[in-house]
Amino acid sequence: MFKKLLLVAVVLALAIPLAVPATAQDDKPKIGFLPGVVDPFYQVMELGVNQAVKDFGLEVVTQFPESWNVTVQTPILETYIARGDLDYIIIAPVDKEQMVAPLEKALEAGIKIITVDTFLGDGDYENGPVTFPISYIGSDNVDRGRIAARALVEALGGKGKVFVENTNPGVSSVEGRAQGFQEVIAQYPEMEFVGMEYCLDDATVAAEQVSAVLQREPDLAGIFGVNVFSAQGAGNAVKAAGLQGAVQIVSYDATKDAMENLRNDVVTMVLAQKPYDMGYLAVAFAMADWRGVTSLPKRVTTGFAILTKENMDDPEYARFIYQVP
Ligand code: T6T
Repeated sequence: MFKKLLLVAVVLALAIPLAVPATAQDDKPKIGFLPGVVDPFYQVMELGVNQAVKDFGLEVVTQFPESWNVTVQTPILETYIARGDLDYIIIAPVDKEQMVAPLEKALEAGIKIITVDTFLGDGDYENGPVTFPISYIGSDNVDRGRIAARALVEALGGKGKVFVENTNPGVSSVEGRAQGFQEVIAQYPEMEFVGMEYCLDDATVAAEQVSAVLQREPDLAGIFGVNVFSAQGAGNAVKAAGLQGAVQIVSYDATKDAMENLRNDVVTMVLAQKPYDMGYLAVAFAMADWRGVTSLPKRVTTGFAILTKENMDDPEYARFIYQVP
């Protein structure tokens, strides 16, 4: 009898350590992270994703598209689906309409979706045309476009011609920024919006387009660069024309290049997003959903910081500069 009890105890003692890790592992979701493109904004977002993955003891698969394009992002998404081991995909869809069908395929394969930075449909996952993602976590881009416009209006004393350098049509984030910007400019009778061009997220193209506008509009007073590469191209064109200070630039995204331009008076104001927060929260949402939380908000608006030459060295502000290892 005693021997029998001892045997049961030994078997149990052996079984428990073996069973615990297996159960714990099976009980955690595996995440796929699919950014929009390789750039410092998404690289910082990846830091947030990786930190949360570490904190929750999860696994993540990440691949950065080389360029901003549906034809580049879709095949990566397809490889994520084909793996068969992912439970959640955290994605910045590069087009609000064209990425819907490829993501529906992920959903059919049993993978849940969270969108970060950019949205699908109209971004209203409660009542809009697209409701399948768990949540949309990202900046309020229309509002931030308004802030950029007000900064430019102030820098120009309420008077002058302004131009918008944009990336691609059909991208919710930059579309929102341009919309908010134009709304505010239209409220000032002495401000004139002279147009917008799309560089397809290529800084060289952006510089060429802005150089052409500087020729066409010799009295251009201000430019809004809506993201990393459009602002970078705008800065390069203004510097090449020797117009720094004469043409004011407001830049979206706090890259090292943007900060250098801010320090050297090429740029008036830089709007920093919080990509780290987007990445961290998206993983936390996946984990919460996996654990059965059913009250996750369908929309989370992440914060921002306004960086100026005066505050850029203050650690309270400098912490929002995109620091990529
Ligand atoms: O501005 C970010 C992002 O918010 C946007 O959707 C695309 O461009 C960036 O990644 C910067 O390059």
